[in-house]
Amino acid sequence: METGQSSKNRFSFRMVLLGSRSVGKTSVVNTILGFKEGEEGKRTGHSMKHQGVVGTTKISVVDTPGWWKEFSAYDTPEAIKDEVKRSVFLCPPGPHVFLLVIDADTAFNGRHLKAVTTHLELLGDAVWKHTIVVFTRGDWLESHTIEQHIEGEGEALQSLSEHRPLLELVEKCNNRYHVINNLKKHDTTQVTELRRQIKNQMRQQMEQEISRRKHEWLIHSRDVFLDLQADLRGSAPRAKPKLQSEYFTVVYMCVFWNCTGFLLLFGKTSLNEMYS
Ligand SMILES: Nc1nc2c(ncn2[C@@H]2O[C@H](COP(=O)(O)OP(=O)(O)OP(=O)(O)O)[C@@H](O)[C@H]2O)c(=O)[nH]1
Ligand SMILES: [Mg+2]
Repeated sequence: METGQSSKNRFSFRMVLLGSRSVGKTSVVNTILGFKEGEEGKRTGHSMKHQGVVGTTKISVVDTPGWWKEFSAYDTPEAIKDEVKRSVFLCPPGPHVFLLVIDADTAFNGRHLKAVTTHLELLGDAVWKHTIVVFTRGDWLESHTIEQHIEGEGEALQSLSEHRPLLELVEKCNNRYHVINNLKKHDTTQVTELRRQIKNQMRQQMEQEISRRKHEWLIHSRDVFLDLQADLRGSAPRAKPKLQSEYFTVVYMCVFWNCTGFLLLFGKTSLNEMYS
């Protein structure tokens, strides 16, 4: 239930959970949203959006049906693939992050990697930039760290090969991963830590986007400047009047730097507000 605080929730924070069958996706929904009772343990047949308010942030989580762990997307029924693709439309204008759920209590081999890769790529090649691996069954790790599990998994299975499927998967997600123990739903620190990671990822992406746009503008501005130089040298017969060209270049550069500053300021303020 949303309270009077809901009017302050200017942001809806959106995520989609993906993964093979029975890895704990529905349990993660319940852990993130703080739901005690849920559909965990029952097969999820359709993609479904769940919503809740955590702190002052409205969170939407889309749960999806799992694929068979050993099967690549080519062997998955069309109905399941359609549900996976439909998930992104359930949280318009699209998710901020995909959480790829992997169970930490079982071996992860090359076939599992292929299954994950082909299913995620149903959502496009760019999906990896927005994905965080969430390891469930953190309780099974016992005295091992998750890093030992990631590093050791491929070695244990394929001792003669350098191939480490789990490490490869984590690297595809730019080393973004998080461990959850769904048996400890009361331990809110695990969700706080996940939200912190998501926030960092979003900030990184925003900064990359700003620097990409800055770069494009710089190249564009440089072209304008070179054109202007050529005009002033009189190399082009239809040279623009000197003063007018110079004036436009100065205005152009001012607008560019102001826009960049505004975007940076707006982006950082928005993120800070979202997670305050
Ligand atoms: N020990 C332990 N069990 C877990 C954990 N997370 C989930 N489970 C159990 O794993 C089983 C499957 O969990 P679900 O959340 O239904 O898995 P799912 O991925 O949604 O399954 P499908 O919808 O069928 O794809 C349930 O019995 C959960 O209680 C965990 O962190 N630790
Ligand atoms: Mg489920």
